[in-house]
Amino acid sequence: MAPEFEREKHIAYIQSLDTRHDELEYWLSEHLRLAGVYWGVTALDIMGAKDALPRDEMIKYVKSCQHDNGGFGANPGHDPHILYTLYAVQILFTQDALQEVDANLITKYVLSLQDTATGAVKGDLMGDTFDTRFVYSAMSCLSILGKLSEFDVDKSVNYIDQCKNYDGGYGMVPGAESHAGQIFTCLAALAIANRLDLVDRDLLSWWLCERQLLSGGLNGRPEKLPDVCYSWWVLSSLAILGRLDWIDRDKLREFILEAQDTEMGGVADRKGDMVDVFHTVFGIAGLSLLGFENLEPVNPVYCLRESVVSRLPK
Ligand code: 3PZ
Ligand code: ZN
Repeated sequence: MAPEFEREKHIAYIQSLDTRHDELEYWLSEHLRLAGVYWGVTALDIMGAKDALPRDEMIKYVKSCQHDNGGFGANPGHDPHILYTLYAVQILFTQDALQEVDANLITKYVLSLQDTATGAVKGDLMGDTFDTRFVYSAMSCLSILGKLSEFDVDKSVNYIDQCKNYDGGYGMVPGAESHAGQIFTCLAALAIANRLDLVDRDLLSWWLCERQLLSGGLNGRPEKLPDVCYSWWVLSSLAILGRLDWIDRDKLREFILEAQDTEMGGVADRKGDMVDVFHTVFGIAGLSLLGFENLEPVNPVYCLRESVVSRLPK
């Protein structure tokens, strides 16, 4: 029998992450802090407990991570990056606080990362690595800000289409092997662009549902171990394709619940491992997509609560 969902313990675990300043773990995650805030507040929001973290302090902190060029870093003084810029926008949107930042400045930063010749997007102004994750980040960010019309959507859609593989999946760059995380970012970007017609739906749905192993857990690629975070990358992809019923929901629920720390709260990548806030949010978001545990509905494209996404500018 599956253990129970430890809602109150997960709330307490997320609250505790911000108060352990004397522990090594806290400093080791310094380069991820803003991401951690997004993972934590999103997990709480899906549990209907967003107010368990102090709103004003959070908004102030997010703003302190912004640079003059509009981009956000992982922590004050850390270099700006597209991933952290998306996390900042997601947190402020969840808190209904986007009016506290200059949307035009953020837009300018994001637009500067698109290669207007190919539609590829780089992660920051210094680097030259392109990744389909960054295309999604740019499009999610700009659509939340109501600025997607300033972005060359068609070019980036074409770029994503070039990352499509013979198995129906998508990789990091053209020619790279299919991977569930990358498939989520490409599908979600195509959903934002309203171009899901480009997807080989049946072939990709097969690849995705074959990620479920006998344990009930999902892996991210053939031959890999199952991992709770793929409950999100694979399930959200199936949800976008309208094929959530292609996997065994009860077995996946059991796999996620078994990865909980039933004493301290939080969810691990799999049973017996150490919990972290990343696997906690994606485990809880996966349970929400599956319709279990009385959780608030989560949007599979934005990984934010549906009631937040319903405020998106038209
Ligand atoms: C984890 N990152 O590169 S990371 C991440 N992984 O910043 C955060 N499943 O130490 C946490 N693996 C834990 N808290 C893990 C985010 C990775 C994903 C690693 C992981 C997850 C299996 C091995 C990449 C969005 C953003 C970033 C990623 C994916 C999606 C780590 C290792 C890597 C990273 C952070 C800590 C184990 C937490
Ligand atoms: Zn994982």
